[in-house]
Amino acid sequence: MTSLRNIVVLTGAGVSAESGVPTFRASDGLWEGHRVEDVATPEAYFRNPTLVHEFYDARRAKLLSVEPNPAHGALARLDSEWPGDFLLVTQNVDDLHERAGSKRLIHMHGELKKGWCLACDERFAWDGAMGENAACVSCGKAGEARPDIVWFGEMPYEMERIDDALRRCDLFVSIGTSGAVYPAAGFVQTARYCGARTLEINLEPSQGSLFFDERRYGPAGELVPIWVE
Ligand code: BJW
Repeated sequence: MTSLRNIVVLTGAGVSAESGVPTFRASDGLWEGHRVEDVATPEAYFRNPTLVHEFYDARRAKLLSVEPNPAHGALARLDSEWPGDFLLVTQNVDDLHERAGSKRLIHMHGELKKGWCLACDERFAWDGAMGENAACVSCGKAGEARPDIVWFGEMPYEMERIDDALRRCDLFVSIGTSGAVYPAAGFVQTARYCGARTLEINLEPSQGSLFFDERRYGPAGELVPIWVE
């Protein structure tokens, strides 16, 4: 990797699978019989906020029993040791990358451990169960806080910064994502169009696998440390 300067890494649910966090599109990706599309939309939230809060409260509680795996550790090491620009863009809403030590990190789909008050537009740390009637820390209003998660139809976070990094990177690496959800699924094409080499690391070929110059298939917990070394 000596001729490379700028790296962008995109991660998805597959990077946390070996930590015990279920992926979305595997057969175990259902939550109590609900498809993610039925609980991860603004419409679902306004139709049935109790159900959506229960979904996110259960996933937030689950974070307490999972730990970063060797893939998270290797990416954190790369971040701390890489002298050029490095950006880790994760679609995951868990906190395993930061717990492993990653610093140059964007959570493009939000974070389980943050809430968003619709009354005062404040984002805030949220550790426990959110519940439908929880009061917002900043303005004190009850029942106005939603999970700070990017749902279908909403604009992912920090798109300008991500787009800029994709256009300037020499290497784009996609790890543990099915390539089924846009705009993340299109990042490989932007990076490639702008001249970057592209590498996919996944359990199986993703929907965009043909856009990658190089593909490595197997568990992220094994392949990512090998790639980083
Ligand atoms: C392993 C492994 C191991 C397992 N090791 N690998 C173009 C065409 C059609 C539709 C659209 C389009 N553009 C936009 C849309 C609409 C929509 C969309 O993409 N729909 C698709 C379903 C078609 N996109 C949106 O609405 C987005 N917003 C948007 O586009 O705004 C407008 C805009 C316009 C222009 C520019 C920018 C924006 C918002 C998307 C929000 C996604 N939200 C979710 C849920 C919320 C978060 C949460 O609750 O957790 O985010 S959906 C869900 O999917 C979650 C994930 O982050 C996301 C991606 O899933 P991921 O990570 O890829 O997981 P899986 O399960 O799909 O795949 C896991 C992979 O890992 C598999 O391949 C396994 O093989 C592998 N794996 N074990 C290595 N051990």
